[in-house]
Amino acid sequence: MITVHHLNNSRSQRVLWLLEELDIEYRIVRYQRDANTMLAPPELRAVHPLGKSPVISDGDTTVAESGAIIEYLTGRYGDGRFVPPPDTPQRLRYTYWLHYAEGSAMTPLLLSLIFRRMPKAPMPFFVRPIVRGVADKVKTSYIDPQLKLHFDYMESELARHAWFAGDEFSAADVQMSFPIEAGKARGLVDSERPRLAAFLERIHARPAYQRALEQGGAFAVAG
Ligand SMILES: N[C@@H](CCC(=O)N[C@@H](CS)C(=O)NCC(=O)O)C(=O)O
Repeated sequence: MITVHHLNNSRSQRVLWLLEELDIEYRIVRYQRDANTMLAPPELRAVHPLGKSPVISDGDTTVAESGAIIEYLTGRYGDGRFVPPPDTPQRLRYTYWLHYAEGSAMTPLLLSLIFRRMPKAPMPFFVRPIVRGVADKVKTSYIDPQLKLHFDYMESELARHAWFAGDEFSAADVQMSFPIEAGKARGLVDSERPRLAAFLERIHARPAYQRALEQGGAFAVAG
């Protein structure tokens, strides 16, 4: 039986969703983020040295990193479902988006989160205006233009096909859901980017997505 080590309100929601799409039995071991730091509790390091979520175990096998977990689950249990056939343009696009989500899209989103929180951290009062000034500068000169670049690109790609890998829903859409949810929380997915907004509506309407939400608990990516 597969065990999902599930951190509340995290990327691990994607894994629950894929398991529901694949209709595989699993059990959940739950972990709660620290309310102040938002970090995972130290118990998760007993499962994997980085102590990040998601991580799954399946018998003696432990797999961390969302993309690797998606490859493991589709490869071992998918029976061809949610992965385009090899040696097709769709398969190459699938591989690309599977990597792009964490390797490219999440970088400016994470930077944006860090630099928005930085001026709110405890610090001597006279330092705060300087920190705020530096954070604003990084945001306007680098982070915001990068976010625009990436979200315009994702929006334009959905003009070519209904789903990221092509005309069929695939596990790459599961992987891409997290940066797009995070973008929505930061106001980047709205009427200006209607295809990304419609993508979220379509995935939210999937029965497996809704079942995964019931299993995983409240899910709202940090804005
Ligand atoms: N690239 C990794 C990212 C893993 C990650 O950073 N997960 C976050 C949850 S969304 C986490 O565990 N945060 C808590 C912590 O860093 O302690 C993946 O996709 O699995």
